[in-house]
Amino acid sequence: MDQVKQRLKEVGESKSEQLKELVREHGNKVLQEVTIGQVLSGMKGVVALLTDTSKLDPSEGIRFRGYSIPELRAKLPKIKEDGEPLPEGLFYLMLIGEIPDKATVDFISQEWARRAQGIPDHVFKVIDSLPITAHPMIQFNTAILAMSTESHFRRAYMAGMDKKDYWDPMYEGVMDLISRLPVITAYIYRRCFHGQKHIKPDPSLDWAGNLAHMMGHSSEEAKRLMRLYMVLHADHEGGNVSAHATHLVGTALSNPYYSFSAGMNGLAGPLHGMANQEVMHWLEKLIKEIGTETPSVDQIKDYAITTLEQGRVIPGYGHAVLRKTDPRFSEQLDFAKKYIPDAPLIQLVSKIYEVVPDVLASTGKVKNPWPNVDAISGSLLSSYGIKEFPIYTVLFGVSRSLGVLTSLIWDRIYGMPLERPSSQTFDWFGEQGKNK
Ligand code: FAM
Repeated sequence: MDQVKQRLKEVGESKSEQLKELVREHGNKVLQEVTIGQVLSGMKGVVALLTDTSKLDPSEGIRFRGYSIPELRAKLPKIKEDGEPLPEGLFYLMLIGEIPDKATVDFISQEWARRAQGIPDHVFKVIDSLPITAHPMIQFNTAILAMSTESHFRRAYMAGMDKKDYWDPMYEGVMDLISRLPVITAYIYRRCFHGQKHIKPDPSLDWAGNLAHMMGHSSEEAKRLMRLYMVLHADHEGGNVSAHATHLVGTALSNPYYSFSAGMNGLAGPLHGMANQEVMHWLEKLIKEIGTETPSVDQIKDYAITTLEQGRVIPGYGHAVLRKTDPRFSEQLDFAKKYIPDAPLIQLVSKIYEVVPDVLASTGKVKNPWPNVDAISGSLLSSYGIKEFPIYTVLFGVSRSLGVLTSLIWDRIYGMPLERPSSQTFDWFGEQGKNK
């Protein structure tokens, strides 16, 4: 058993016992009152999930196992002191609940590089059978499903595995799946945008650095950006669409490939992960319609108001939980101001940040007028030469695997049962309205 799995076994055994005891002792305690309005507007604020990997505070933003993003950037192991933390370290933190040392992070890098070599040939054939014009998220998700032929979990289940062992093949499958996503992503990217000229992985590189390398963006600067990107998008507690969908499908004991694929189908929606691509289209149209890369504050305001008048959303702004500027936006802006302060797209993003919150607030209905992670991520990638917008949501998905798949392992450690909430009819809700 590898060292990460061994540590997981130790912490997992004790936590799963604690959970059983909690339910035994306090299972009947009432948690909260739920209103008709909450249920009928996306269940916002309804506590319905157990997720240990991260927690989102409406004002402060995300904390991973209690650590804020600035804390992570200071504490997680890096390749160089002035570099960005390695996502491998965040994976370990989310999985085990402890900040790893550099040797452990190096072990995970090597383990993932080794496992990445095991992608079966048919996966690339399946991708190649799709039209080159198919959106990269279609190709990505198809590849994820095609990889499920290798599922340890399915094999072990068919062989009659004991319930208490579910977490073990789940861990193996998750490690395989995470290790392989950069290879799949770079394959799709090079296939769609660089004339099929594929680049072999460099097993000496870390997981995110290798992704940048295989995409053909192998400068140290691009690798540093990729590490930051992979850390920032990794998790956002359990209720967001990609995390919730992965978890839900996993409760049917679907293997990690099926479960993650469900999450990625959700990420592909324009109100979730595809917002990063939508932002770039919105910016492109703004530049085209106004006729300059340096529009005035008033021109941006008019453009934003027109978007709202057309009954559309301003992508990259708003959030279901956050009520302040997303720290994932601020961290990227700080990074950009440090390394590429003169990049025109970054200057445009900064100017939009001065204007759009007021425009959204003036509608009187938008609960959070502030930018989210997607308001800047595409502009940053583009400024570093990764200019092909359709790959942005795939990159989001590669990062998101770290959090949602870690939670999937924990779901099996905790022995989470099938999720099956009740639904009611319109008439039933109407009756409740009259009664209360
Ligand atoms: N532009 C225009 N209208 C917006 C808006 C925006 N950016 N954000 C919210 N609204 C509207 C929303 O459509 C709703 O209108 P109706 O009452 O007419 O239906 C109203 O304001 C109240 O919505 P809310 O309660 O403030 O937001 P929700 O919790 O329902 O939705 C978001 C949250 C993220 C879906 C929403 O803010 C949005 O559509 N934003 C733009 C898309 C986006 O950037 N998504 C990415 C979110 C990101 F963090 C991620 O998942 N990657």
